[in-house]
Formats: sequence, structure tokens, C-alpha cells
Amino acid sequence: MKKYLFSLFFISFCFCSYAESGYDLWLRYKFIENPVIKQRYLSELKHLVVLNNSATLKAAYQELNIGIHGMLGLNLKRESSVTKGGSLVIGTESAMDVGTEGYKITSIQIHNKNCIRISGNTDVGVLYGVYHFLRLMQTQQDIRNLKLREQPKIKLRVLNHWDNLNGTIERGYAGYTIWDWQRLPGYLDQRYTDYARANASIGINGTVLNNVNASAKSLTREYLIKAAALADVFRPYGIKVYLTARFSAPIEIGGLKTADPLDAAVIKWWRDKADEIYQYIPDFGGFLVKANSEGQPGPQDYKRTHADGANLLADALAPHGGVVMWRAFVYENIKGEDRSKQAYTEFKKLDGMFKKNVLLQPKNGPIDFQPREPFHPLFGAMPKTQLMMEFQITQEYLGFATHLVYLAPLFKETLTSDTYAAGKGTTVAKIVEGTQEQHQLSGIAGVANIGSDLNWTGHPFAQANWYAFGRLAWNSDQSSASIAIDWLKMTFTLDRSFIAPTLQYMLNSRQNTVKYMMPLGLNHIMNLGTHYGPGPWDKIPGWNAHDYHQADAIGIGVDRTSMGSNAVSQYFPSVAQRFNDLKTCPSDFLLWFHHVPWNYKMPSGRILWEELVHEYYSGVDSVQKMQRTWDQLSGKIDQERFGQIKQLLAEQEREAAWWRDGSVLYFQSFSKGAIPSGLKPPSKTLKHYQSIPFPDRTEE
Ligand code: GCW
Repeated sequence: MKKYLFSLFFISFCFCSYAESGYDLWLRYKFIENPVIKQRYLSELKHLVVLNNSATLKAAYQELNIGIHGMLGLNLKRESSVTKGGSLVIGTESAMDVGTEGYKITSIQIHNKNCIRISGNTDVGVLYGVYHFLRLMQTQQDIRNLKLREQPKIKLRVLNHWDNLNGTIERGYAGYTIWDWQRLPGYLDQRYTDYARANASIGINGTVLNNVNASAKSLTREYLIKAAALADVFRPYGIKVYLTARFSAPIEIGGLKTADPLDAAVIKWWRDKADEIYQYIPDFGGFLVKANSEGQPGPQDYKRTHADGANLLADALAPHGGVVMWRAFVYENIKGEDRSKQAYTEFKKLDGMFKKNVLLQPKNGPIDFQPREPFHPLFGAMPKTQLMMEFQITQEYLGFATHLVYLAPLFKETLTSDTYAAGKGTTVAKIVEGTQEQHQLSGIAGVANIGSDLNWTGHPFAQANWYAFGRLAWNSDQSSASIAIDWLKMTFTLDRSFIAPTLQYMLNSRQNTVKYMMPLGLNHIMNLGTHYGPGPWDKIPGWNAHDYHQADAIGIGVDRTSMGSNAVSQYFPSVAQRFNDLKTCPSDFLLWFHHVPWNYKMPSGRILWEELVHEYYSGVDSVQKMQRTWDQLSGKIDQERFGQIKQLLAEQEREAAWWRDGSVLYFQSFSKGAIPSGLKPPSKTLKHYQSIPFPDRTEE
């Protein structure tokens, strides 16, 4: 009996995975069981030589130690020169052709000994190389005959935290902020280091600590000292700290009567403030600013332009090497004005008027992080301005931290869009990388999905979006699939029978979500208060979802063609023509650009109404399919995360059906069409779906 119990324990210990919290993200460094691979690695990794001394190389060395100990059960002593074969050598070299953050990983002979060398021009380049090398091991690649060279394509790769000083996070779905403002600067939580490790492992080199709906308080001495403590933790990992700047700060914390950007006292106040910040944070990155947008103060309050406002801050930061990231997310909520056109109208005319250390930051699309948007027309339209990209990693409009939606395909869809600004092939990526116009600066920002939840992002799969953002910010040529495979292997298991079906679902998940939420180019039809659940019928003061879909007895969609709001004219002619013509407009953007009759014949042969309904139904079907697939994966990963995801998929399925049934019934009240045969009509009335409250959905 005892023996039986023992072997039962042994079997379950070895073959069933153990509980994992998800805290370790993709840096789990699991022990390598495969004896062949392990032996190979052991023969290549007998010694660790660290050539230089610096805080960054110490971090690199520590990471190698954690990784190699985890994967091979080995403690490598740090040596300072190569004396034996089988050495892993890390350190800087001069004049390498990899820029300031790039690296090479090379199998090489040093003093006639076989070595692997990880080198770069800078310590941080070496650190990035170390993470790459560890990734090779985590994904069990061959580490013989290495000849890798990497260099990021975009200079500033930044997370934007919409974290408030009171601990809440705007549009955060994974708990509260991880910045413990109360206990900073005295108490440095281990999370800060682990956050830095995770970011450095994917090449993120900047973090904006606080919300763009900013509090001036974050610029007071009290908070600057706290931010400086975080900057000290992040520095060895190559991560700079940035802060949002509230435009009216000179009034609110400076005691001035105005924040007019041309006022001498205001100019001096920002100069002094910048000088002060750099005393605490010598490598401070700069400011991110939301101005004259959704009620935030800005230069237009003084009849000045956005360029006047941005340049004021840019001048203050310039002596210290800081930059201004000025957001282009502006719109007036005026009925009758096409919101999608407003940022372009506002900013296009300012091209060439921003200082050298300003980057203008539009969102990926012209409205607001919707499940699908065409690329923002400003990309390509401001050649004399350094345009940086703002993506949203947190899933404000994509099911919060409940729905499994892998965002790499969304990011890539925008980055590979062709603007035709300088002829065919002028992709958004080229513009963001700054190569098109030889800009000095380039940048990409992701609104973070990180919070105090044990697994950082709420949904275990939401970690993949943080991961993919970093990898694509480094090099957007990488495929969504290759990034997902790396992530799955490092985060869960190398078992192919787990990876293949999960990967497939990840790759389809964004399109599926679009289908059950806002198919065929629909947008902004979520509940207007919470941004969760369907609300094409929703009306709140100042907002009416109907403006965004304009369903009537004839058809649905917003006419943005030359016959309508003419938003198409903001794109370069080849793009504009394609969007303008109902026949050439991609079906993904159909109702974004066109008001289409319900009986319009779609390429599938169905009429629009039936196509719309089919989209809604097939989106839900795919969630159900994923549920069934997931159930079959039981035992392939730890029970804890398996169980969490199973529950979340059940929620997602319920909510996808809520989206489908509510939306279909509502649009049916205009189209008067029947639910196509073969599809089961919704079981409840429209009224029922309209009255499901959030977050309490007990009635359902
Ligand atoms: O999508 C909207 C959000 C706001 C956000 C705003 C913005 C920070 O609903 O919460 O405010 O965009 O991007 O500024």
C-alpha cells in the first residue's frame, strides 16, 4: 500500500504539472527534462565569463544564473577571462555594427577555446542578447554554430501606464497599480525588479508611470523622489522613466495664474521643473501629454496650438536630452462632425512645427482602440513630424481581462497597412520606424495591461499581449505566430499537442472577437458607460451609439465616402479610392466607410443582413470550439492555470452570446430580416439583453 501510494505520488509529481500562479510570466526557466538537449547544453555551458563590470551586466549575469540554474540545475561561477572551452562570454565590444541597443550572439574561438559570445556596443545591448540566448534555451533551440545579429527598429519602446496616484488604473482589469506610492521611495517591492526583467526580456526601454489623465501632483518633489526610486530599480535593465505632464501644472502646483505656453513665467516654470526632475532622475525620459482632449487642459485654452504646447515642454527638456510624446487623440464631441476626421484636421496643418525632441503619438486608428479600425490617416500625412504609434494592450474594447484575444494580429495589421504616402510600400511601420523620412527619433507605445493581480495581467493569455507588444516594438517583421509559439513554449509547455491547437486559436482569436462584437467594420457599439458588453442601443448624455452605426430601415453603417463625411479623403489616393468604392472596400471596413443596404449582395453570395448575422454566430461558435479543444488539453499544463482559463472561456462564451443575441435582435428591429435558417434564434427578447447590468449579470 505504501509503495502504491508512493508511486502514485511520484507519477502525479512527474507527469501532471504542478500549480503555477503565472507570476513568473515567460521567464519560468523550467528544468529541461530531455536528456539529449540537456547534455548538449551542459557541454556548451561550463563557464560563465563576464568581461566588464556594471549594474547592467550584473543584472545580465544574475538572469543567466537564474535561467541556467532553473533549466540545467547548474550554478555557474562568474569568471573574468576565458581560460577554458565551453565558456559563455558576455560583455561589450567596441564599434560593432549593431547600434546602441543591438547585440550579436556568436559561436567563436577565443584563445583556441570554443565559446559562445554575447556582445554589443553597450551593456544594455549585451543584456538584450542574454535574454535572447535564454529564450533559445527555453524554447530548446540548438545553441551550436550561433551567428545571430539583432537590432531594434524603433528607438523608444514604451509602456504607458494609465495608473492613478490613488492606486486605481484607468481601463485596468488586472487589479490595482503595481506602484506602491505610499511606501515608495523607502520600500522597493520585488515586483519592480521582476517588472523590469520582464520588460528588458522583450526589449521595452521606457515606462510612463502615470495616467495621461494626469494629476499635477506627480510632478511635485514628493512624487518625483518616489519616481526616482523606481528609475533606480529600472536603470540597470535599460528602462527609462517618463511621466505624464498635466498642462495646467504651473497653476495647480506652481502657483501661477496661467499655463499659457507663451507666457515667460510659464516657460521658466517648466524649465525649472525639468531641471529639478533631472536632479532626481538624471536619465529621465521625458513627458507624455494628453492636452485639449476629453476635458484635459491644454494650449488651446489660451488660443495657442498643440505645437506651441509641445514645444514649450520640449524646450524645457532639451538641455537634458528628454523628449515630449504629445498625443494626437483629440476630438470634440459635436453631433454632426465625423469624429474619425478630427485629429487629422487638427494636426496635419502643424506638420513641421514641432521641435526635434517631440514625437506626436496618434492611436492606431482614427476613433479609439476599437476591435478593428483602419490605420490612422495621420500616418504618412505628416512627413516632417516624428510620429509614434499608440497601441492599447489593455483590452478596453476587447473583453477586458475576461476574453482571450491575442493582439499581435491587430498590431501587425496596422503596422503592415500601406499608406502609399511615398508610393506603394510606404507602410505604417516604415513611418513609425522613421526610416521613410530619416527622422532622429522613433517610438511606439502600448497602454499597459499590468496590475497587482498575481499573474500581472488578469487573464493568463493577456500576458501574451504584453509579450507580443515588446517583440513587435523591437521588430515588427516577426510573425504573430512565431511570437506566440515562443510565448506558449516559455509560458506553458513545449508539448506540441498543446501548442498546435492553442496557437491556432490565438491567431484566430482577434478576428473571432471582432465577429461576435463588431463585425464588418462596425465600431463603438459597446455599452457606452462601461465599454463592456453590447450597447448599439445605448445613449448617455452627449453620446449616442446610433451615431456610430446609423442603422435604419434601408441599411447600416456610416457613410464616410466622398458622398458622405469624406473621411476617405484623408488617406492617400490609392487607399482613399479603395475605401471609397463599395466594391473594393475590404469587408472588414465595409460599415466603417459605407452605409450599406440590408439587401446588398456580399461577395459570399449572402445579402448584408444575413452576412452580419452569420458573422455574429460564427464568432460565438469559434469560442465554443475553443472551449471543447481546451477541455481536451487537460493534464498538459498545470491544473491551476488550466482551470482559470477554462472558467474564463466559459465566461467569454456566455458574453459572446450576449453580444451576438443583443446585437442581432437590435439590428433586426431595423432590417426586419429573419434569422437565416440553420441558425438558432436568440432565446430571449431584445429587452432582456438590453437590461443585463454590468458587472452583475445574475438575470442571465
Ligand atoms: O479610450 C478612451 C478611454 C479613456 C482614455 C482615453 C484616452 C485615458 O475610454 O479612458 O483616457 O481613451 O486615450 O485618452
